[in-house]
Amino acid sequence: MSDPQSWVPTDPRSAPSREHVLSGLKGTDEGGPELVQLLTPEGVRVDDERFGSWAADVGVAELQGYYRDMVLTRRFDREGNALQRQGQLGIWVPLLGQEAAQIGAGRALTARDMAFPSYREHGVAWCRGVDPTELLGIFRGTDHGSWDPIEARFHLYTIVIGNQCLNATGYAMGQRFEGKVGDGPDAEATMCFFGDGATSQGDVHEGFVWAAAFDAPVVFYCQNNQWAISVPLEKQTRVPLFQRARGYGFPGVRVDGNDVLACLAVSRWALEECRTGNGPVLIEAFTYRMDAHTTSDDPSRYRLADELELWKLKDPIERVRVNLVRELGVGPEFFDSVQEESDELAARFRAFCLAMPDPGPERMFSEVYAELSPQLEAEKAAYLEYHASFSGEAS
Ligand SMILES: Cc1ncc(C[n+]2csc(CCOP(=O)(O)OP(=O)(O)O)c2C)c(N)n1
Ligand SMILES: [Mg+2]
Repeated sequence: MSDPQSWVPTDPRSAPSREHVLSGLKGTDEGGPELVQLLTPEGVRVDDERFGSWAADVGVAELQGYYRDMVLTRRFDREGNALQRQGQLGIWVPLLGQEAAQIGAGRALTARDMAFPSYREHGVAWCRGVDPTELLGIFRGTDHGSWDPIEARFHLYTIVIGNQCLNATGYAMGQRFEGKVGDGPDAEATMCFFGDGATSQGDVHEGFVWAAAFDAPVVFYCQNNQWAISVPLEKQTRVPLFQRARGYGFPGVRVDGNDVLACLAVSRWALEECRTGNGPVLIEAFTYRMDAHTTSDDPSRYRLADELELWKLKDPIERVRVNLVRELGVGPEFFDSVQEESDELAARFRAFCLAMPDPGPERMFSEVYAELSPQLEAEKAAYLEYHASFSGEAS
């Protein structure tokens, strides 16, 4: 038997071991026969035995809408990366490659549903009407999120891995207690976003157990992007993640996470199951993180460039573009106009970031408690005095 630790690089600066590379490659296979796919990487709409010819009914304007969503989301995501490299953001968390998984799920949510993101869900934020500039404060270190979670029906980002599964399950229980589950027009559900690595967290397990035992109307939406920083999927699980649901007693579905139509169809189905009292449901969106974990990470230390090249062939945006051109005869004017809109968004995003005021030194005290304790008041006064002692010094 091989040494169970052999996949861990002993020297983090050294090349990844053979076992580590193999672990990554095993995790990133085709997704298996259970994968729901409605739009192939070649841009051809296909039937699925569970969803029939659902994709064939998606009209040209609707598909153009999802294309636009994905292109604009990718554009401000790339701008976020560039702003970090230029010293304007402390960190950026890229979503590159996960646009279809997020837009498909995000567009399946109705105005009444509630969503709980982790930290990479910029595409879902976009679908909930959160302006991309509202994400900047988190990554510039000036606030913890500036949107109203209740108004947007989109909770603040959660950095503590898996923790939002507890929040989402609790929220979904509230929806049940308030009679919002059923056949009526007021029915609503909750969707909880997390990653493959998060499935190893206790919080996710507890959320699953509770939601199953009490029929909470929550869709657990796992974006399996194959990596949890440098840890490959193979080191999180011995079974495909969607199969875990069975052990908890609710359905699990694996969907092609790079196929916006499949993600939309499966998410709509799962949300409706939850709204009508058949929740919870687990969705595993099988996708790939095409960039680093964050701008602080260097994936060339632990995975092969070949793997990325393989996934580039499954690009979520390209397959929609091909379908729009080949099957629907959409001409260059549409693509040019989306390009132009994305340039405008990038410029606005950038200008907003550069113009963001630095918060004053009192902010670290003022936004934590409603009322400061006497001890914190004293600490604040001492800190402000100390800070003021630097005024007049050359910066
Ligand atoms: C409780 C907790 N443990 C560890 C971390 C450090 N950490 C940040 S991201 C991450 C990996 C998460 O991977 P995954 O769930 O697959 O999500 P992804 O980043 O791939 O979207 C870890 C371990 C953390 N934020 N919270
Ligand atoms: Mg991951």
